[in-house]
Amino acid sequence: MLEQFSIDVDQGLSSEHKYLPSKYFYDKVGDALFVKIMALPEYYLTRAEMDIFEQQTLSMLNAWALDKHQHFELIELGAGDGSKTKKLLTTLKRKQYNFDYLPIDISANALDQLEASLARELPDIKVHKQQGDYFKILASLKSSHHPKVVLFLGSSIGNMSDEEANGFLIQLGKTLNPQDKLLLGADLIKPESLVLPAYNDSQGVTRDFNLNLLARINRELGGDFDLNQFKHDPSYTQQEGIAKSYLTSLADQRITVKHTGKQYWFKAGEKIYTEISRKYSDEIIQNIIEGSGFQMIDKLTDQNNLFADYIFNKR
Ligand code: AVI
Repeated sequence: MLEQFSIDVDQGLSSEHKYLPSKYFYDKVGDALFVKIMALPEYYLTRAEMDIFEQQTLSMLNAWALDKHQHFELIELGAGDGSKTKKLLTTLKRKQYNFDYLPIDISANALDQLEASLARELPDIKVHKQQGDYFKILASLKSSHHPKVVLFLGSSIGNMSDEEANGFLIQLGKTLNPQDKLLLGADLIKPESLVLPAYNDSQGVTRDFNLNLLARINRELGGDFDLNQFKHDPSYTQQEGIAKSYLTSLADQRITVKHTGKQYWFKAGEKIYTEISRKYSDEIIQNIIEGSGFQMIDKLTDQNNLFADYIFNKR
């Protein structure tokens, strides 16, 4: 793990246009900052998708057209704290559906907490947590002949480029059987005045989240980044529908990272690209599902039309 982090950091900081992969945001500090982000007044995404899960779980069940008597598997990729999914689980239980809930996450800690909270709040639900790589776990589940419904919430797909998202959905499609379902959360394209503050909040939590990448390099790889010499620098254009986050160097400076055994030079104003947060339209969604075998069967949006949960059937 540390080796791969070191290799990725060296590759990103040695590149002509410097970058760092956003998956490294999520260590213990980053997880805690992300929990704070989700509660920020400016970060509308979580509340908007929660609104869909509070108001429209019956529409989800309609779209999935599941037979109440046939056992199915509800699989969640990157389950986190499961707060939205608990709304769905409550409806499924109330309507007496026959299912198991399989949350998949890379973080064993997040899964343990989710399992404990479900045991308290929804003790009748059968939970089989699965820790590890999404596709390895999905591949191991493919032989089960129970129908599957996969949830991928929070617009996490938006942290991939369209090309990566397409590759991800093609790979996901291969792990499912015909008639299995996918519910994909996607933040919708909207004006800059709404999107940019979500990535540049007034309390500076998103700034700390972004800078934690450098702090993590200092902690784990023996880097000597001075966090005061880098600025959180988000951008968004409505025309493209893409928010990007950068860390911009405030001075000419040289950084040493013990673990890579290298030094990296920065010019004042030079940027490290750290994250894409893609926003979607139906057309862009159609583009990224190309070749995956998924067919769109429904689209549920929140009351303010900020966010959509797209529902697909695997052909
Ligand atoms: C997890 N992901 C969908 C978040 C987003 O909105 O792109 C991560 C995040 N980055 C900054 N704020 C939130």
